[in-house]
Amino acid sequence: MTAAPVAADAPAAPAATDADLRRAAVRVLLGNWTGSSTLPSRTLYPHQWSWDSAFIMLGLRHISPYRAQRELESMLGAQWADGRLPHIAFHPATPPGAYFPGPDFWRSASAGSAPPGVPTSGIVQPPVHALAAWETHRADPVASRRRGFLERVRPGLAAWHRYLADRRDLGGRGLAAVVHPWESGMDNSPAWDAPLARVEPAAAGSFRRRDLDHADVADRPTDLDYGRYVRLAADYRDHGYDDRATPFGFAVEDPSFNALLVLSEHALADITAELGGDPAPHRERAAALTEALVGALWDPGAGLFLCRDLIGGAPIREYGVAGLVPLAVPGLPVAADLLRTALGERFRVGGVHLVPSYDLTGPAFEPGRYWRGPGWFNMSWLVHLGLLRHGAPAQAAALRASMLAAAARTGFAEYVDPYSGEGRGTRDFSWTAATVLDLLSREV
Ligand code: 2M8
Repeated sequence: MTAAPVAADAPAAPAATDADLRRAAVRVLLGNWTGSSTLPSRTLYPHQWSWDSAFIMLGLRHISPYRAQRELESMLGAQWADGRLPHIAFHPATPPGAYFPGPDFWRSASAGSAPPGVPTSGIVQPPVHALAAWETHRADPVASRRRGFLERVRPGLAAWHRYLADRRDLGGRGLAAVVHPWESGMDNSPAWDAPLARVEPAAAGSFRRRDLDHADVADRPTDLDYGRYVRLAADYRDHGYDDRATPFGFAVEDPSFNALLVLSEHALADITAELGGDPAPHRERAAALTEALVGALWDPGAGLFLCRDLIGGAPIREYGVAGLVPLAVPGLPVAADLLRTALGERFRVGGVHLVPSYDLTGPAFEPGRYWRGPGWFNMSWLVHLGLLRHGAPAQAAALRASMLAAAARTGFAEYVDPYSGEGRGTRDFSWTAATVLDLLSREV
């Protein structure tokens, strides 16, 4: 009897051992590889996404450091003349209607300073790239030096950080601001509800969502939220993506975005030193950013970093995983308090599946909806790093075990219900496979 054919996007069979899980994770990453970069998902996200690529590199480097290098080089191929790294580089082989908003919406070639021939979006995502570049180099320094990898990527990474410093310090406090919920990567976080409520949504019939062709409506943002996302993006585009000319309807300082910039600034210091340059300016910038982060966004009462709404001029009192990410910052002065919050009732790290994306006790908590409660593997990977960095190895081990088990059980789900451990969103999701591969490469 012949076996039934397996559909190309069928989820991986549950893995019984670490070796099985590793093989299954490799299969996901190889299956989503296009020849020059990795799609987050062949169905829901069929292009190259900026911060996905950085997390993907962290796993890819264990299978093929060369492919991890290519991943970043492809992303940098989409970099704009002003230094911004767009949040999506559109894959030429994907039909234009497969994802909304596609190239026709963003019009990067005519409305911005995108490189000719590479259609992109015009907004950005968190700067994890220099961190990923340095970790990729460390995976195989000989091969990296042979290809001149760091020499090749350093100018683009430095220009990216410069763009954030020069064009995105909208609050004037030494931090980078995001101007669209998609820029935070945590698109549907309850932290955006109040600032988004001011935004007039684009008319319902003026666009067609594609995400609902591939995902459960209960797991995704509402139509009203989508209307607001579209309005903000269209306004930015219609002002030529000019950060000085756009009257932003949304501007927020996000602790996760800025903590990742600190990690990447430290990585840029390491990269610069490896190339024989002076790392001091990057270390100083990392220290200044850390000080600004703590000074501007730390809330001692909450024991957590809070986002700040620059238009309303006040902290946003929603407790989300974005506020825990600074735990990964080396030498964080408030690490002991933040650790207490991570292990407390709001997040229960080590006691539930992964790290919840939003306060388990919060009014807006939903265990299965996109960024409003479920655990994500990239965020959990960062909190795992923070737990190790700030002296909580037992909790780090419990978190690692919950991530490995969840990935195996759910076929590399995009996100996971923190109570039931059930998978949500799409499957065979690239950064899920990548972060798991990285965890499998170490003991704790
Ligand atoms: C999700 O965001 C995109 C828009 O950028 C979407 O919902 O269509 C987010 O989870 C984001 O963080 C992620 O980078 C992207 C691709 O995985 O999907």
